[in-house]
Amino acid sequence: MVSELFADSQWEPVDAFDFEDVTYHQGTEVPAVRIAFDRPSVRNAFRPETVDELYRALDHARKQADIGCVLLTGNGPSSKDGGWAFCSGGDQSIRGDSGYEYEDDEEPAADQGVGRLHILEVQRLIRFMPKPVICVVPGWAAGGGHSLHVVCDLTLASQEHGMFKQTDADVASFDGGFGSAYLARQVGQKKAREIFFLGKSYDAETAREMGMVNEAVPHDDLEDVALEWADRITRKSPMAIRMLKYAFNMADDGMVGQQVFAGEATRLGYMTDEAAEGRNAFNEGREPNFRQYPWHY
Ligand code: S0N
Repeated sequence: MVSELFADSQWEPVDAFDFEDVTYHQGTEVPAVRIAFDRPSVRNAFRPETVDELYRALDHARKQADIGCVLLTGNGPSSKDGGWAFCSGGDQSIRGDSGYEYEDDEEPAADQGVGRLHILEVQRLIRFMPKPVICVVPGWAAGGGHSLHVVCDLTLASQEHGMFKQTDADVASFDGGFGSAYLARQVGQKKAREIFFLGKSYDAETAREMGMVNEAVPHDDLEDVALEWADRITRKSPMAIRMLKYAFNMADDGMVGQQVFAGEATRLGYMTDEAAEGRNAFNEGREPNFRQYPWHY
């Protein structure tokens, strides 16, 4: 069993990968993927190997032209105590003096003497991939897991078990990027500081009222609703959704946000007759005839 909430008939495994710490499935009817942390006994805490696998799955999903939405979730419950989690952040048991250490000795980075801190690369991939990522929270979203939910485009949470807590300052860790600054955009400065400075726990309904969760739904319906959302999204114009995601990002992402949005605008520009004229004229060694195109207003 992948997870108690997993709907077998809706998903098939993506065969290209043989992951240990995450599961990766593609929708049988909906053009979406489901990527899930699969370490329920430690509340789906991630180690460097988990982060590598997560990155590879997300990057694969990013490149699939027939996939329009990503569901990011956590498998469960824990067989130890029945607890549910989306993700509890970095696995503290393998945290070394300069980052998180690989347990697999054959991993090239294992003998470099410094730990890894690359969950931020995953955050950037979620932020910049041209399709919505929905964080599906069946239990705890804590520490680096909380930051991952913050950076996702939408968050859907279990009414009964969805819990949110920023533990970074308890373990002398701090996400000074999206996990805090973008959180403040969602819930406001005072609330964001409360979340980090007090480290209180918030249930799904409270998190929704605060503005960092889109909806809280009954636990047993969680993945069905997530799939319904993916179905709705993937019936819309891919171009419009992509441009909207980058437009929402742009104000907070500075020149990188502008660059990402402008790259997509350039792609659209390339599809015009005007752009074809520029390319053809160069290749044919003639002056382009741009006078045939209107100056739209
Ligand atoms: C999530 C919490 C609130 C759940 O509490 P609950 O339900 O009472 O469960 P517990 O009994 O506490 O936990 C059940 C079992 O799971 C283990 N466990 C839970 N979380 C972790 C964890 N993060 N690491 C290791 N083990 C964990 C418990 O030990 C327990 O095990 P047993 O049954 O054997 O006793 C609560 O569990 C909690 O507060 N967890 C810790 C949350 C936390 O502080 N997370 C770290 C915060 N910092 C980060 O995430 C930074 C990450 C990071 O920098 C990074 C990491 C790896 C790679 C790259 C990076 C990077 O940033 O680039």
